[in-house]
Amino acid sequence: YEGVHTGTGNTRYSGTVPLGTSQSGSAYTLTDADRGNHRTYNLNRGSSGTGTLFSGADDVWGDGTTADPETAGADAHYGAALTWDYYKNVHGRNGLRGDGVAPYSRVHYGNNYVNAFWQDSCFCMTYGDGSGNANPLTSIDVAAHEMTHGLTSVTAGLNYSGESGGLNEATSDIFAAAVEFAADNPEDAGDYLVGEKIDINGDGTPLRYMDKPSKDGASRDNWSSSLGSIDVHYSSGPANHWFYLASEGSGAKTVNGVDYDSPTYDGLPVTPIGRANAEKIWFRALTTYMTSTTNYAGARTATLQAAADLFGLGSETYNNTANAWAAINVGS
Ligand code: ASN
Ligand code: ZN
Repeated sequence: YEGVHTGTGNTRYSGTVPLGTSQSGSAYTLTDADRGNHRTYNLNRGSSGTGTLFSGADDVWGDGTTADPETAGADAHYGAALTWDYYKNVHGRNGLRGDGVAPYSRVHYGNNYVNAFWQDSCFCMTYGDGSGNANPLTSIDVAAHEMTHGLTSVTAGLNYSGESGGLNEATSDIFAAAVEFAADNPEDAGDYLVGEKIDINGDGTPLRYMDKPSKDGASRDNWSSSLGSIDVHYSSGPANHWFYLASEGSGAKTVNGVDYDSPTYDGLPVTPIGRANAEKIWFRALTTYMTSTTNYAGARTATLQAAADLFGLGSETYNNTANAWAAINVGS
C-alpha cells in the first residue's frame, strides 16, 4: 500500500538500522513521513541542486560499504532521524523550526569532498564522500552537528564569526555528542569526541576533543581575550570544555570505554550536574536567551538564567553550572 514504511539501512557506521521510508507506486524512497518528510538525495558527485531522491524497488538501503552508493544515504537518513527524535523526545521540539517540517539531506557531494555542511538557503544538510584516509562524512555526530546548525540559525542566530561563532560551533558539537549518546547505537557509542569515525587525520584521532579541546593542537581550552580572532572551530573549544566539565566533572573518567582527563583553568575541581541537565540548560539558553551577538560572558549569563528557570536560583545545579564556567575562565 502507499504510505509510511520502515525500511532497512545497512549503514557504514551504525550497523543495520530501521529507516523511515515511503512507497509510491512500485518504488520505495528515502522519505521519512514520521519525521517531517525528511528526504535524502543522491548528488552523485554533483555540487548543486538535489540530484535524485534515493529510490528503489526493495526497501533495503546500502550494503555497509562505499561500494554501494545507497550506504551513505542510509547513514545520512539515519543521522537525521536520530537528531529529529532527540529534539522531539528530549526537548519537545517538533522539527528545527518547531513547525514539524524537516530539512533535507544530500550525499555524494562533489569529488573526494572532505567535509559536510548546513545551508540556510536550502534548509538542507550536505555530505562529502571523503578521500584517502578520510571516510564519508556521514557519521551520527557529523549529521547531528550539521543539522544543529539549522536549529541555531532559527533560534539564537549566533553570528558565525568571533566569540558568537565559537558558540555556534560548540552548540553543534554539544548536541552532536548528545544525539550520539541518545542513539545508544552499539556500533557507535556516545562519546565526547567529534568525528571519531571519519579518521580525517589518518591516525585514528577525532576532529575535536571536548574534555581537553587543545588535544587537537589548535582549539583553546579556556576563554581569553584573543578567542574571538581565531577560527570558529577552535574558539568552540572552551564552550565544548564547559559542556564536558558540566556533564562529567573535572579529572580522569572513563565513559563508554573512552578515557577522558579534563583540566580546569584555576585548578579547582568541578562537580558535575550530569549530561542530561547540561543539555537541558544549553538548549534553553540557546532557544530562549542567546542572540546573534552573544559572546562567552553572555553565554554564561544565558545558561545561568536557564539553570535558574529549570533548577532554581542558587540550587546545587545552578552553582555547579557557574563553577564549570569559572573552570574555563569565564566569570568567577
Ligand atoms: N563542517 C563544517 C561545519 O559544520 C563546515 C563549516 O566549516 N561550516 O562547521
Ligand atoms: Zn559546524
